[in-house]
Amino acid sequence: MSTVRIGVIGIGMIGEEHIRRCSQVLSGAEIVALFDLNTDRANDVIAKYSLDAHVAESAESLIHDPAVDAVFVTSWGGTHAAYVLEAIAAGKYVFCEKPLATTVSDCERIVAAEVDGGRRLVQVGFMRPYDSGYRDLKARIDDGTIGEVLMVHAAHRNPSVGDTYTTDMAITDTLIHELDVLRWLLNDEFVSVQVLFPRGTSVAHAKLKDPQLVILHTKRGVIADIEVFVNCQYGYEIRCAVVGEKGEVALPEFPAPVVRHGGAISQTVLMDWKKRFIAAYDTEIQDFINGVSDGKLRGPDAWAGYLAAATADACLRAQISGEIEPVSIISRPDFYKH
Ligand code: NAD
Ligand code: ISE
Repeated sequence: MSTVRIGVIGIGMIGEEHIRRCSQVLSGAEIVALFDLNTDRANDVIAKYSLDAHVAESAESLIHDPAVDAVFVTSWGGTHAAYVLEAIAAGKYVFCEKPLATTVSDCERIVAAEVDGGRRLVQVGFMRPYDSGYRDLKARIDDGTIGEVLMVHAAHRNPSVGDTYTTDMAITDTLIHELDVLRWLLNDEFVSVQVLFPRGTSVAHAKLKDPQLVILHTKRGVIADIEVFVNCQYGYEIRCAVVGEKGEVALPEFPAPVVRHGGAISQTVLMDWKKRFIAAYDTEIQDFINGVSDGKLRGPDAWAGYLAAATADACLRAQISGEIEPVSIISRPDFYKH
């Protein structure tokens, strides 16, 4: 395939970002169709990036448009499953932002549809495995530098969230990245989880318990503690330290100049998620474009989306029960054993 013609459903923050990178940064793709519930928003983005594209009448017409080779699903999480299933039915490649679906049963439906179709068509927007920091960590784990892995200490902090963000979203919207990347990093599976609620911050609204501490146990006995703190106020920060028998590897700080001024040494912290993984998003989307072009997707698959959702589901049960909850996983279809 020469140029991959892409249709985008959901032109919000990340939808626009992926359109910008396809039209201004990456190669081999063009944006040809857009759909958003808010038509003005789609038209504004066409004008802003001078796209040679049209606004589709519906998401379904965009998916079935013969002039669209591949679909980006970047709408709200609850809408993903229906569009991914429609794309699979149409035989179209689909890049779906996280989460693949908001329920485990919808993820199972997507997995079953892809297996039935007999062709890999789905890539999930888990971009952290494309991040150079995480890739360096994985190399040090895989080459034995730190010996057998014993523990992981991680944190996912946002300065603030809106008042529609609830306690469960700390798992399904935020922690979901760690659920995917740690499994990939450790090459291990999660078997059980516990969620603890420390003293809550006074700035979270009444429907949100914040922060939360998630304890994950893996098949090989590794324990990972992950802090999710979405009203930390001071900035956006992702931490990950992997402790082994012989040493530790940790994510580097996001690069920022060290300023000496007025009797102090200081370093700026990012205030939101957009720049933290900007290079990883570029690599992720270029990999999708290349995969569509040569007929072989390589990025996180629907099975990875399912595993993250099934682990998130156990976390949600643990939030309510306060107990250690098992992670139950269906048996992996041979289709995903690659
Ligand atoms: P957003 O609210 O900024 O944008 C969502 C857009 O989708 C809005 O313009 C809305 O009108 C549109 N939309 C909603 N339902 C629709 C439907 N049924 N059909 C067409 N358009 C619809 O949200 P966002 O921050 O861009 O997040 C979108 C998705 O991307 C979410 O699933 C989110 O979890 C994910 N996301 C991923 C990352 C990442 O780091 N990978 C970062 C941010 C967001
Ligand atoms: C957002 O939805 C994302 O997916 C970002 O990557 C994440 O780090 C942020 O916390 C979420 O709000």
